[in-house]
Order: sequence, then C-alpha cells, then structure tokens
Amino acid sequence: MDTNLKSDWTVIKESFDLSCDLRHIAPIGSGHINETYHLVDDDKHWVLQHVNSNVFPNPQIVQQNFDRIAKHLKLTDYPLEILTIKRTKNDHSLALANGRSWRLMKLIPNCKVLDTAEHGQDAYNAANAVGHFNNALSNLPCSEITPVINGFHDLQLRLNQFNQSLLKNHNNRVSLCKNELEVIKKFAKLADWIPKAKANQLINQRVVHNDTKISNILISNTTGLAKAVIDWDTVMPGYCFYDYGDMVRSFVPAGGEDQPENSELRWDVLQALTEGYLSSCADSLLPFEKENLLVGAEIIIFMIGVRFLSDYFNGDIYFRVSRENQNLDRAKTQFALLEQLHSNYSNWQQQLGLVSQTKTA
Ligand code: GN1
Ligand code: MG
Repeated sequence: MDTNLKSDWTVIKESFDLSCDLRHIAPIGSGHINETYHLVDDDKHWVLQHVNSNVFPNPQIVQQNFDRIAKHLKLTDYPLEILTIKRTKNDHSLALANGRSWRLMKLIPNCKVLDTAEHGQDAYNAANAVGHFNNALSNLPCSEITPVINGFHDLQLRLNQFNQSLLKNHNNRVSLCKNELEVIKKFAKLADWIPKAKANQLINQRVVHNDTKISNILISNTTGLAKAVIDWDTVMPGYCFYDYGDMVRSFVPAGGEDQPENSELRWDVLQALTEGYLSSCADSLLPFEKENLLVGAEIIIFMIGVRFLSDYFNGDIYFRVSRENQNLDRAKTQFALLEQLHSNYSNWQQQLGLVSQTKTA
C-alpha cells in the first residue's frame, strides 16, 4: 500500500464520510501517473484516486472539466456509462489531505481492462466506444473545457523537451540509444503536419479524450462489449488524430506498450479498430480527417515514443516504471510500430479505404 494513502487516509475517510478502513482498499489499474484503488464501503464499490499534482498542477480544473463532460454526455444519446464522482461532506469534488488531492468515483462493476487487443473483435468494440465518446463531444465548444496541461499533444514542444533530456543524460543513457536517435531525426518533420493542416483549415479542433489507450476502455465481463471510456483527466481541445493514434499504438502490437520484441503491426487489429472507430464517429469527421487518420497515428505513436525516451534520459521521473529500462522498451515499441506503419503506409491506406481525395496539408 502506498505511503501517501496511509498518511492521508484519516482525512480521506472523514471527508468522504466513509466507514471502511485500509483493509478494504486494494490497488487497481495500470496507469502511469495517478495512484488508483478499489475501495469497498458498506457494500458499495468505489474507485479512489490520488490526482498527481506534479502532472496536473491544478486538480480543481481537472474536476471542473470532468463535471462539464458528464453534463454534456448526459444531454446526448451517448450509449456508454458516464463516470460519477462522490462529493465530500462539504460538497467538494476533491478531498485535500497533506496537500494531495483525492477523488472518489463509482466503480463500474463487472468489467475488465485489456493491455492490448486480443483479437480484431476487441479492437472493434473498444474503438467503437472511443468513436461514441468523440462523437458525443464533437459539439461541445472547446472554450468550455480548460486545458489542464499546456501543449500536451504539441509535437514540437515534445521534441524541445526531448532535446533538454539529452542534456540531462541520466546514467549516460543517451549513448545506448543510437538507433532511437536516428528514428527521432527521421520523423521530426511530422511536427509540421498538424500546424499546417490547422492553418489551411483542413482539420477541426474539438474536445477529445487524449489518452485512449486500451486500458482506458472498460469491457463488460459478460458481453465482451465496451461499457465505458474512463480516465477523463486529459479530455481537452485537440484533434481526432490523437484518439485514433493512441488506439493504434496501444491496440495493435500483441505485446502491448512495452515489449519491442512483440511489436508486430497486426493488420487485422488495425483494420477492425478503424472500422469500429468510424462506425460510431464517421459523421462528425471531415473527409480530410478521415483520409489522414494514419498520419495522425504516426504523429501520436512518434510523440509518445519521444516522451518515453525523454523520460528514460531524465531518469524515469514522469511515467511510473516497474522494471529497469521499461521506458526505453516503451519507446522502442512505439518506434518499431511507427517504422512498420510508415514503410507500408500507402498499402495500409488503400486497404483501409482511406485513400486521399482532398488536398494535402
Ligand atoms: C499516461 O496516466 P495514464 O497511464 O493514463 C500519460 C499518457 C500516455 C500514457 C502512456 C497525463 O497515461 O499521455 O499516453 O501514460 N498521461 C499523462 O501509457 O501524461
Ligand atoms: Mg490518463
């Protein structure tokens, strides 16, 4: 059990008016940023989370966005479960204990999460859920959501941060990564693509999830269908490419996010994912956006690889690790997938029926 939870428990219990004790709490989830627990109180099941304020400097804003998203989803015909929080006795969305912010959400029962898609059907179901999420939020004005992390998916900013990490060079790790440095040089030009498409008004900024890895989609144990899209912390203005791309990187390699030796691009999974996504949100996408989903995938796969490698060079201070070189393996996995997608781009594009008819960015 984490020491933060132990030291903050008395305040958490009092704030949320709970009667259980630490014995009724167990860690769940596989997130790299927040600490997450399953808590049982009087036969009610909750998810307790410590919102990491090193990453989210203003957790209040995260919760304001959360409320706005829930309100909007309830007004649409969004077919999945909507996350619900329990407020504190004093009617706050967060309990503050020793400077740390804790929130309590209703647990959605009888569900599992996956670390990768086992087969095409998983990919179709999960991507269909993300499509519903994107579709339902496509008419929420961006001005109603406050960005919680500036430049979160700004590739140029991430490359600048990468350059800083080269100077940090924790334990001389840069010298072990010649191949990865070559990949970064080769793909750095992707940083222009979204700014150009935006300037040419070919893509629409909209409220998107920004973290659609497969473990953020709850799957029903009984039906095998998606029940909820969870982890709304980074829901912010962005582009459809971010959510499509994050699915590709987390659904398609059989080994998930951190097994470079198991990072083969599974064509059937990519195809099912794309079909599942378009089945629920094609109507809210512009033709140019649909035709360029794979460019979006390249951008996000590359960007997250860059972020993992930066963290490796910084000494693993951002993404939680459970073993040595895990961030390096995460970066290698992204880059291996990126190279496969890139080298066969026109072929995938054709087979997915995403061939460009409109002008290029
Ligand atoms: C982080 O917290 P978690 O695990 O949902 C990260 C995402 C990365 C992801 C990689 C706020 O998400 O951007 O894509 O790890 N979240 C933040 O697995 O940086
Ligand atoms: Mg997240």
